[in-house]
Amino acid sequence: MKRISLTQYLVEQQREHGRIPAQLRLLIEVVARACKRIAIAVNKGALGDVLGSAHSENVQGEIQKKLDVISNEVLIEANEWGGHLAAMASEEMDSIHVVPNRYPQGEYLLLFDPLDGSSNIDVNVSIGTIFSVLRKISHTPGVSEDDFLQPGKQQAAAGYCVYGPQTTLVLTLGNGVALFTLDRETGSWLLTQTDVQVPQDTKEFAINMSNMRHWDSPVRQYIDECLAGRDGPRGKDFNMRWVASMVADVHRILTRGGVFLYPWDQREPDKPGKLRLMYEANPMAFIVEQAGGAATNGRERILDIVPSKLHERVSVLLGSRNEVERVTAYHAAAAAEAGATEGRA
Ligand code: AHM
Ligand code: MG
Repeated sequence: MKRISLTQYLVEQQREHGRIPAQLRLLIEVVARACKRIAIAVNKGALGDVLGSAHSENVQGEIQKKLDVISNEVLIEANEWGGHLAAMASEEMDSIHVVPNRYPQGEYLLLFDPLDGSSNIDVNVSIGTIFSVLRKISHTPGVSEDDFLQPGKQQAAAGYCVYGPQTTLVLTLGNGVALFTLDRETGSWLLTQTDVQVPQDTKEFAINMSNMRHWDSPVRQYIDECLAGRDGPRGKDFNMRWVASMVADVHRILTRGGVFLYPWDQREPDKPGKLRLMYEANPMAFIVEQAGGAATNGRERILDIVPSKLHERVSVLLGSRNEVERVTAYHAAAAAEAGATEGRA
């Protein structure tokens, strides 16, 4: 069977459907090429001396792994000279990386989590790269962090790559979701699925259950009801999965449905959540919505949140639409109840 390549897919999107300008096409191709290089490094593992700690910390105070640092460098190097970007931002860099003066500046902004699921690197479990593309909308010269602070609904494209048993690239340009698989023999990304759809209903949830005692009541209620199974209010048994790589958990949900929750919890009450809005939650929310699913922070649609800083954190509930709506409604009911109690006091 003749399959079309990522390049051909993008050219068709540009030429026939007028969906993407040439600069955005180049950007996606460059990111995909960088992901291929990261996949090669991941694949070498101990043979490439890429496992273990880099003995450094990122801006979030997390210990960086060697592959976090390598993947970040690969993405920066691949993207800075092509003329398609104005600047980049990453989980692994404190502030934005402006394209150096010696290169032409493009109109796009690229954000990424270069290696998602860092705790799984050394144990040979699926990990990935997540990316989000925005357009620089201000016409002022130069680029600043403020240019990045746009709500996720303004993303021009988003995607992720999973380095697992297969290496897959999932992409949205805002008109549905396409899936590409890396053919290692030819080095090409080949289109293996179009119009990816997340089933509306599910019997599978993904959450780190070890944090249960720290959750807020709406999340507790939702999971309690799932755990009660057939005899509980949901009237059906649920299954649970937690890979602890968001890319792998989201990929499973795109493939067979499910709901993913990384909610706010009481361990660090001042932080809205663990995951980062701009390069984890936003691109995943865009992809999931484009596949017919939903994504909220418990109160509002993730893609509507206006960020106030680059490394902002957020609660994440995403996946099969009916489940996300249910758990979001539990949050609304709890907030209404709290409001009523306050009013009575
Ligand atoms: P990372 O970007 O540093 O790898 O952290 C994000 C990861 C997500 O991929 C995953 O859903 C979550 O952290 C797992 O967290 P925990 O180990 O608390 O279950
Ligand atoms: Mg991550």
